[in-house]
Amino acid sequence: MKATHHWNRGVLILMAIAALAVASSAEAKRVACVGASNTYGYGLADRETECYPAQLAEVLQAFDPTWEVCNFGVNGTCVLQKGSLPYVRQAAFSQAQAYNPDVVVIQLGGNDSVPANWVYRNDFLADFLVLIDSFAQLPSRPRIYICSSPPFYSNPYGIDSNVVQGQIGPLMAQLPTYRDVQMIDLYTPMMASRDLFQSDGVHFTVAGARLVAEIVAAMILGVAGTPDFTGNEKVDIEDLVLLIEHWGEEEPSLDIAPPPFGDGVVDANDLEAFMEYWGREVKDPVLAARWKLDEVDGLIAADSAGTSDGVLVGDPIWQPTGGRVGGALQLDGVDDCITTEFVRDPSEGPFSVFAWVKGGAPRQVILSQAGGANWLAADAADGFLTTETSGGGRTGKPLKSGDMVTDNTWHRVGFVWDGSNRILYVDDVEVARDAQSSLAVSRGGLYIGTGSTLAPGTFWSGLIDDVRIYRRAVQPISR
Ligand SMILES: [Ca+2]
Ligand SMILES: [Ca+2]
Ligand SMILES: [Ca+2]
Repeated sequence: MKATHHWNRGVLILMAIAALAVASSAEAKRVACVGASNTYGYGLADRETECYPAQLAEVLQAFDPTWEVCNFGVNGTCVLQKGSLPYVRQAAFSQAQAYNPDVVVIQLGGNDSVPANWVYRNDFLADFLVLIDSFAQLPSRPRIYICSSPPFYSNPYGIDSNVVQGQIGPLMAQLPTYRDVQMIDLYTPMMASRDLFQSDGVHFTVAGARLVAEIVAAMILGVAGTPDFTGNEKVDIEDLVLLIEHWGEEEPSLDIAPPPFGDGVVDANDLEAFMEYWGREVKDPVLAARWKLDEVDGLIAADSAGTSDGVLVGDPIWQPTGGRVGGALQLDGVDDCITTEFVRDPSEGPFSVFAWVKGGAPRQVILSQAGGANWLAADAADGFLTTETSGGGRTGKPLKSGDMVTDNTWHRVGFVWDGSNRILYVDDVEVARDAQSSLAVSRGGLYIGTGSTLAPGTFWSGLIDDVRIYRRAVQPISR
């Protein structure tokens, strides 16, 4: 498969260079989120951090820390100027204009479907164009995105989902023919996911807001995922080589365009989107924690992605030149380990953990959760890679691979739970999988290099490097 594409690599590299030459350097940096209660973050326990604009800021800032997002959502507002609560008459509207944004994301229309508002339906399109124009005329000349209404699963506020989907949706779909705006479809990605909405069936949960943030971010950034395929936080030649090696293939991690979800194939679209980020430093927004273990001394293992710095226990030895990626930590198999605060509750949803290891012996543990399970370990009998994360209780049993990882060579080991399956990886190749519909709740901190009860015999004797935890099922790129 790969070999058949050798002939056109030169062409691809030329295309890449051409794309590089036209890549824009000026970035838009200020995003105004205009909308109603789903923009405001109605009903969320910690609205300020959980609303979709806050989560959007998080994703954008992973790509570039200078992004700013401001929430101008007002509960109950509508587009219709004769409606009960027109957005253009709210203080937030003037504030959003004064913000002089580079990007405006508008998410309105649901409240217009309320019968008392929808009697003015003939004004809807014209009123929406007035709203758009009021932003388009700003000195910052913002890019404007219009979100389609998400599905509504009930109508406690008088929102009529038949009107939303049957009448308001088609009217909004006409907006790009009249003005320079881009539509963002929130309906299709959320239509089969009642669980992304609170009990009222209308407002996003934290996870719903996260999905919206990721979709909007992908549209703004022009990529469906990080263009740093190798995970070294730089977009460089190694990433380009991967892209070219998998040209024409399905490889999901490389299918970054068109946003928001890619199109199932690695082709010129992906190369063009990739080249926009050429030479840049980008972080992966779904990376929850990363311990590079590149320190040279001290008792702290810094978390470069999150805030969960680890503390060294025992007397492990920093090996600044002896790692797989930069330095690594050498543990003695007796009492050495790293402890961290809470990072991830396995029951919360899909997640992934990856680490490089060398050495070790059967029964020794690479990563575990205090009071929880051994996430990645060498099986007690033969040193095969194993995970003991499970649904818990009597039916919980380990997933074991047939791949020995304690043979004193470097291996990249990984465990992924995608929400329905447990999957183990050795050297980025899937080595075991089984169905697992849920994982047990556990909110303990993590141990790197020992088991969840610190039992003798579970301490790792060897090197550990570059431990990563992702808030999503990550599929490593096969090489
Ligand atoms: Ca890279
Ligand atoms: Ca693609
Ligand atoms: Ca390292």
